[in-house]
Amino acid sequence: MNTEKTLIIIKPDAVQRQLVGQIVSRFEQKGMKFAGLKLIHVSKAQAENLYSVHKGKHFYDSLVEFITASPVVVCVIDGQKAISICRNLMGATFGPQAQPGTIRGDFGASVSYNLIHGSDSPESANREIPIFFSPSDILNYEIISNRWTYNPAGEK
Ligand code: DAT
Ligand code: MG
Repeated sequence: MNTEKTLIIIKPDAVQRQLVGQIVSRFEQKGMKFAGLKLIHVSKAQAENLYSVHKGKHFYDSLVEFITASPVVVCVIDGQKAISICRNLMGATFGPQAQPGTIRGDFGASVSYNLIHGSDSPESANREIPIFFSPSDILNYEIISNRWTYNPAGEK
């Protein structure tokens, strides 16, 4: 099966609001496999690297300040179509616009404190994952129930 990896960050607001378990559950309920998961305090260098695509934008400095202000949970999720599935579970970027049923729609009311980061493409995932994970931190194993999460005959 063709799988892809994505970087998910449960941001400082979600950790402080003690939503980690509920957010992790959203991904588990969908059948997503966690290949890496750890609580860390993001360094300024890691934050600047993660958000280098936003350098120069008006919200860049506050973004770096926010993500380094308190611990986060960084995760690698591995699965078929994992990037788009995870982005759909997250919802639209800004809490006030995010649809109910999504993580941001259900838990977020703020534009800048939006609970979660997820890679937006395979290229972004390949760039972002090594900022937080060495190859040996990312585990390769089988979730047995995935036999019934995806059609093993393959899907287009
Ligand atoms: P996403 O996190 O949905 O991929 P993004 O990559 O466009 O969104 O932006 C990265 C983060 O920057 C986003 O999660 C919240 C913040 N951000 C984006 N646009 C903003 C704005 N206009 N004002 C304040 N924060 C913003
Ligand atoms: Mg983004």
